[in-house]
Amino acid sequence: MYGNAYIDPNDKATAMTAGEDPKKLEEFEARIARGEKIEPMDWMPKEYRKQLVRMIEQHGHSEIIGALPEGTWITRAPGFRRKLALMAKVQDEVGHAQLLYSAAETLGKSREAMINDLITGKSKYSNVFNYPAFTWADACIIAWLIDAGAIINQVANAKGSYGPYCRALDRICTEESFHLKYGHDNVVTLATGTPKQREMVQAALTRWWPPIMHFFGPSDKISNHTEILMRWKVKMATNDDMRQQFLNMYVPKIWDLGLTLPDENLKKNAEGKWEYTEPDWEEFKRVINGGGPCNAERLAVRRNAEERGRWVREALNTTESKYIVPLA
Ligand code: BYC
Repeated sequence: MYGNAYIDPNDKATAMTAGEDPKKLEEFEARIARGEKIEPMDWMPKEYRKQLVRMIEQHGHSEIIGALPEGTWITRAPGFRRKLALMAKVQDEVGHAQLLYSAAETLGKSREAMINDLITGKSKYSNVFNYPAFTWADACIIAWLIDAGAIINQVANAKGSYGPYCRALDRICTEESFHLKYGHDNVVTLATGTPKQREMVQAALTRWWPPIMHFFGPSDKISNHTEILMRWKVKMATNDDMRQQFLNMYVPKIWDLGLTLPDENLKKNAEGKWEYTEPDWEEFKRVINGGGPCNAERLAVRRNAEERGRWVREALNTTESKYIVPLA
């Protein structure tokens, strides 16, 4: 069925598997159709490996870069209880990156190579973390709505085909569900607080809405990888489906708080689908390709961390370390 003679040149996904052993490919796809998990030592098409490395690595980068906008609020979080909670959340996000890098390493790319691709700007990471968190309310909107979006994506993809990624996502989702509650509690506090607090949270929501709409990826009409990733059950829903799920779950909650969204076309139609103004995909492209308001700053922080940690890695990697002081 998958021999070159049968490849329809219009079927992008089939063309990507040209050159693979047709029998092995057929067995592989049959395993996926049966809902089996693919494990690191199993046979897999080159394109499956490549796509997984790309997606898991970008996800890992998003977690460590994602710790930065909220991280800047640890020292200024209102009150000791919120400081503690935010510290724990930021620490969790960095831990998620550890889990994800470990999952990507099972596919043959080293952690050093991944970090190098991040700090040289070769790899992408989530668009949302290239925007500043101007006020405490921005940190609250991130914790509620970005974590909400992440959970929708991760709960779906945890049922996917690659074992190590799914197991990492399961663990991540457990922690994310606490983040979501923490974020919601913070937003409710501001939205039901003083006029100044309401104004702050409304302004933050208005700022974050366009990046949140971008977060689920480009519309299905222009997404590059969805077709092959859905065929192989790496992605379990399309970008537009995830965006719809998010709108369905969170727009009513936002409106219940008396907050407004900066899109006058946003409404649920008679078929139960959300209609909205098409996000600005040119802005999205600019931001994910290095041109957002904070890209340079975010990468500079990671480069600095990499430099400052170099001596630790060197010390751990050497047996005749100049860092080891012999005991007298
Ligand atoms: N941002 O063909 P498409 C968190 C790129 S962190 C940047 O639809 P795909 C948190 C895409 O890579 C959780 N780039 O791609 C942490 C591709 O470019 P390349 C973040 C994006 O892969 C700390 C091009 O656009 N979640 O929650 O089929 C604090 C075409 O797109 C984005 C994940 O990473 C984007 N938003 O689908 C708080 C989930 N969207 O590679 C919270 C894992 C697309 O061809 N990732 N691009 O150069 C995924 O599920 C999928 O990769 C996506 C995109 C749904 C995001």
